[in-house]
Amino acid sequence: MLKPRATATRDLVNLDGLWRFAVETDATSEPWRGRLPGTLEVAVPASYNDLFADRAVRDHVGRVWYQRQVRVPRGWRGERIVLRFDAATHAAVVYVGDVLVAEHVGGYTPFEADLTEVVAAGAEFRLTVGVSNELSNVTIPPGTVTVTQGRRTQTYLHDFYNYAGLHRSVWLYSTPATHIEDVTVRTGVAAGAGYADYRIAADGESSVRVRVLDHEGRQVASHDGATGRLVIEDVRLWQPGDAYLYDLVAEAVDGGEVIDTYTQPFGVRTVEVRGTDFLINGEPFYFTGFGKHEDTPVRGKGHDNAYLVHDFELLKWSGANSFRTSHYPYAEEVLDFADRHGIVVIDETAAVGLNLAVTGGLSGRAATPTFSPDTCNDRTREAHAQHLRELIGRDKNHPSVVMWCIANEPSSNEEGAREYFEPLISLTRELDPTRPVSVANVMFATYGNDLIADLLDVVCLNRYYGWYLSTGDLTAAEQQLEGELRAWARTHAKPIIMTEYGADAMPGVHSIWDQPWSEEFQQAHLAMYHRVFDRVPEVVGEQVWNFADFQTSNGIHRVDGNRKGVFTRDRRPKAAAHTLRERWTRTGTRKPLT
Ligand code: GCB
Repeated sequence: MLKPRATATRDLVNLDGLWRFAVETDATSEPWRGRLPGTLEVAVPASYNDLFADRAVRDHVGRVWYQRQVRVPRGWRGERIVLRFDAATHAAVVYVGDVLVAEHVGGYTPFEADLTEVVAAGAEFRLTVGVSNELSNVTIPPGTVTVTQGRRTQTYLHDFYNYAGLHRSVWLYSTPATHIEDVTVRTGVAAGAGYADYRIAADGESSVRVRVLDHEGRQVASHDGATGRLVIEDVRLWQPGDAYLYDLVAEAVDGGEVIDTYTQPFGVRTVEVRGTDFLINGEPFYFTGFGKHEDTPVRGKGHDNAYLVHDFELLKWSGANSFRTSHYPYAEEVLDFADRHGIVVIDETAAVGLNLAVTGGLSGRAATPTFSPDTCNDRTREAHAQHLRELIGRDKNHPSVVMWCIANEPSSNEEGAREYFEPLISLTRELDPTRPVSVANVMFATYGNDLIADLLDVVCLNRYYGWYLSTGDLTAAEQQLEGELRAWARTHAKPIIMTEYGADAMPGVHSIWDQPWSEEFQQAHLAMYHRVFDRVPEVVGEQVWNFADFQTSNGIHRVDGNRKGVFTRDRRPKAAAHTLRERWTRTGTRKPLT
């Protein structure tokens, strides 16, 4: 799905701001039929949970209602009028006046409603949106709602707070009736020149032509037709740390007249897994960086451009060249920024918590099977497939995205895992044959019992030796870690990325001993992992868990959230940030030589 843009033929109105707000229990049964009751107002974009000093809002399980008036610009007569939500977490129903115009399930991908037949240019309408935070065994991610004596509570298996609401921007935009619907660009290098294979989907009777402009706006290639190859002589590649973008300008033309035009930025680069190397533009690439979260004080998961800029500054400061969008697709602004600033992205789906063995193991109870008709079943897999279609449809043109991570820590050693994942891995490759596919592996799924690693291109491991296992014993942890990495290297002969490793640290807790929760232990723990990575040649990347502290549900292992951040939640460095900066500003994009 195209990102909405203002072009010579398209207008764009942003609907962010303060909207009226009500929790469903305070609203009428059909709240879209009139003004919402009460006086609450909510910020868009933001999670609603932490805005109010009211437990009934924060802990509400079910729907909340958002509402505002919208005026369609006068000049849009005869145009196609589209309403676009960048995200509504986790499910939405959308009413224009009394008319239901859209329903969407999935909290981190965009959706649209065509309002052309519903609203008129110059007219005002009431926009009402119901947003639900409910998760079930057939949503991605999964969760469980329990009703006890009329009280609804929700549990889920992911380690971050279930923030909900309109987390990203809302737009009203116009296109001509005959319009460009989609643009796909796949790039490569052949005979010394760059190329971009493109496909334009256009609606209605028109022909299509495209041209490529360089960063200075000079035309460097052009082609007629809905598909074709654009050859770019003297190409400047998109490189990690040295981004370079071209614009593909697509035009729908009728009788010589340009009816619609859309500009899609892209970068020319290649990605390939060869043997145990991860190659970008044919060069071995070594990932340094973090698993992140979209999580900040007060706004929760609401996108915020100030934090976006600051987080990327801190990535640069620490010498990181990459991050993973753990554990869901991030706002499109984040990927656009990564494209422009040369940061490499592992793009992850929201499939986190497909793992009932974890709860069984931690609680001492017999584990419920993860893959069964009552747990993750065919409907879950179809929701996961739909999520993949929406994610890849949205992010396929980003040069920063070099790999899909289609799930975080599923129970991939359990019966049924292969049957569940094999079709999803095939679907991912079908939707995008150009990027490697991975899953972030959980510690219980070892090189000996994991059932899906052979289907994937890269072994991505999340490991906590020295923290959850051999707590505080870095000598034992070092041996265990090295033993496991060497065993994966022996059994799979694929590149290995450590997509999570880290220890919690409370800023201000200090110790001269290996004492968990101290800042020194977090440093020593990371340094131990780095020693091991440098000894195992198949390791091609290290992404620390986590960039910053983040909010979670309550638990005895969490102190106002997860404290594995190398930065605090308000982005101040813990001592470990300096350890990473010291290493990564030396390492660059290549593995340090041992
Ligand atoms: C993991 C999860 C991540 C958690 C982390 C932790 O394995 O992938 O979501 O936050 O461990 O800190 O326990």
